[in-house]
Amino acid sequence: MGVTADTLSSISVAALVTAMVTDDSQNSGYILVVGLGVTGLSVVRYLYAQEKNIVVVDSRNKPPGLETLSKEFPYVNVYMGAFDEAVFMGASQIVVSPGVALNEPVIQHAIAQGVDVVGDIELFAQQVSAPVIAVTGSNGKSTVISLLGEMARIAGVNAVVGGNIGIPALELINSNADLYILELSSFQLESLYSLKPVASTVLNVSPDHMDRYESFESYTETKSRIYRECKVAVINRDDKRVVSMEEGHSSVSGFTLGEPVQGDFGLRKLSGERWLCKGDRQLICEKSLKISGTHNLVNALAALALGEAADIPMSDMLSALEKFSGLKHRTQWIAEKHHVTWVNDSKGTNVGATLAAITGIAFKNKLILIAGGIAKDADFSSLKSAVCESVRTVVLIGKDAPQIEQVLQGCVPVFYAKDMQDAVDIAANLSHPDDTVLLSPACASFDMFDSYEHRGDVFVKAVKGLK
Ligand code: UMA
Ligand code: ADP
Repeated sequence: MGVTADTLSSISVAALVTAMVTDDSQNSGYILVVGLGVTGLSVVRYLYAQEKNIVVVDSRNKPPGLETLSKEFPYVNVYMGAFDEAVFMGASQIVVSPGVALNEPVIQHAIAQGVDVVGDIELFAQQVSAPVIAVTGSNGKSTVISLLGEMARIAGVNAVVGGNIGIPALELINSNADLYILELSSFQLESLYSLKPVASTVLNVSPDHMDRYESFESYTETKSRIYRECKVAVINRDDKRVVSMEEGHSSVSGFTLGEPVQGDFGLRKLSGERWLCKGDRQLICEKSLKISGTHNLVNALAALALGEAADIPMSDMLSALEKFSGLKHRTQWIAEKHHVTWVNDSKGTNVGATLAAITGIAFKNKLILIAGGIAKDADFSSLKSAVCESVRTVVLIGKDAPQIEQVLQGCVPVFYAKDMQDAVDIAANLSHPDDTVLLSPACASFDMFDSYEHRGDVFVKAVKGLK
């Protein structure tokens, strides 16, 4: 039965399912790809090249990969709309995209019936032969893997960077890389079993995606899986939840914002300047870095520890670190207008990230914060003390703005804006010389924008348009 995506809308899905699961000649032993975003497409490409029998499902009515799939693979069956158990139960293996939780009842039922359920990173792990550096954490992942990519490039290592940053891992696998540098989300770690990284880290853990996990503990436990089979466990000594994941690892390298013990990476004050050090050895002075903020010092130390575990020469790593100016949308300087500085931290999509942006850069109570969007069931109460201490005024946008206002009551004046242009105009009107206006929403963007990049771009355009 060859059904293209185009024909689907006119045919009853139930009828298709019945036809498919009873048509053993074509569908027995099919692999079910759940989700038709960039991951689903990468999985289909990978499996198709191995001549596997593939079926795709997506609970969305118009998944983003549909057009590409119907062009590239017109004969692959696609089922859209509410998941149908019969399709899941007929599969020999299910490959789940990160956006779909394993606790979906149809997936749980398939697991209980003995169906093999994996994610794209597990398929990658089963195929990869070169070393892998694996990075997770609530915040800082993209910065650390991008910096590591630069370190490897300067060292002449043929390294590729991907994963949750946006390039599905399976798209990298044919590049004959000497080193894979992967950003892994908790979603991806849920369905990963056999990756054996040369070095792994959980950069930090703070609440995020609480709409997906039953508790902060289960989110933390999922993150800890990155260490399961790693050679060197790179541990953030300043995060007690990460420290508790160290147990049982024989090869450990640590990083801290404090003074490092021998073998660890950390900071030392020498002649009034802060230096990044390994044990007693001075590596590079903070003032020669282009990236700013305490959180970026953490990211730099983590990258050095991971790169060392993967045998990237220290001199090359330091030369990359000196040149690295950070990524777009992450505490990124945008403009100075009428002596007011504008900073885009649109990637600040959870409370921990926004706290790092507020506290890590010395704004000295001259800060106007633009925040709000989709809360993802976050608890905003931990923002309160940092906002009271460092922020003069808050401008709120988006669906869950009232939840933020509620915790900030009596702390600072709060203004509502109807969209980003309005937020920028309000912030500009409220600002004084030497102020900084920081967009760091502590929320996801999907109520008003396509993505955090889109949100950041709209902010930058509004700022640039200010008279
Ligand atoms: N969805 C459905 N029904 C489906 C399948 C998906 O409703 O049947 C929804 C999901 O709930 C989600 C969205 O569709 O809201 C996208 O899910 P997906 O699994 O199809 O996503 P991809 O397009 O494959 O992108 C995924 C990651 N997305 C998620 O984890 C939600 C991307 O991370 C990642 O870059 C990409 O794979 C390549 O590895 C994005 C992300 O937001 C940037 N990640 C989260 C984060 O960073 O906080 C974890
Ligand atoms: P991720 O890929 O984990 O989302 P990014 O490197 O893209 O991380 O940074 C996202 C945001 O998180 C930044 O804009 C900044 O606000 C914050 N951030 C970056 N590094 C850290 C860190 N080490 N600790 C806490 N917050 C951080």
